[in-house]
Amino acid sequence: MDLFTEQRPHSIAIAEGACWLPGFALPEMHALWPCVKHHLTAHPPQHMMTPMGYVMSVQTSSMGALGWVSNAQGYGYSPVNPSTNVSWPPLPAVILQLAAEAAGKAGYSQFVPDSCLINVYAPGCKMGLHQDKDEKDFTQPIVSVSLGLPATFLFGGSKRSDKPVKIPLQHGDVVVWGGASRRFYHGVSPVKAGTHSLTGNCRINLTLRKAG
Ligand code: MD6
Ligand code: FE
Repeated sequence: MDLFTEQRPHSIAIAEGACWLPGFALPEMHALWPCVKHHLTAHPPQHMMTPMGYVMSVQTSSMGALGWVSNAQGYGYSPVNPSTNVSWPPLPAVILQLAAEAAGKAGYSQFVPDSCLINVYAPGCKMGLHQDKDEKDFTQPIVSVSLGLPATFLFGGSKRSDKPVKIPLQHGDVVVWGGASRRFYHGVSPVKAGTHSLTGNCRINLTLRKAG
């Protein structure tokens, strides 16, 4: 085993095409965290509105050619930040590399995301069960990186009523889904209050996709 494999030992299957990679991002954290922190200072996360007119509890920012946006017209992707009309900054190399390595470990080669959604969860924030279906190419997986406070990730099936498995995500964990589970329902339970040495009192999630 090389050092790289030793540092990132296991992959836990959670559904067909989906796996949990505990601690996968930890070896890169020294480069990843400063990059996320700097981004959030320059592009402060905002509460978006759902198409139904509710304010989302999480606060959102993006990187890459396409940022995830939600407004009265629906969910989708935009090349500009809707609050400034300015393009999102490019995806940093450390994030592109981490996404490709995690996707590769899960069996998806050559993953090149063009979108990184950054969600900031204060205590009590959650994400209801939903499907990711606004991307063009469903052969490409989704890579989700968790930072800061722990959270329970819910991973269901192709129907909203499918009972989700509960995954206790910790700082540095990565979840990858694609293939048969690419459009499976998923969500996040309300984040419990706490303090993390890097993020303080929040959970931050990076969701990497090839959207366009
Ligand atoms: C998370 N976010 O923040 C998971 N999906 O941990 C999502 O699953 C998600 O925030 C589609 C669009 C926006 C999202
Ligand atoms: Fe999602």
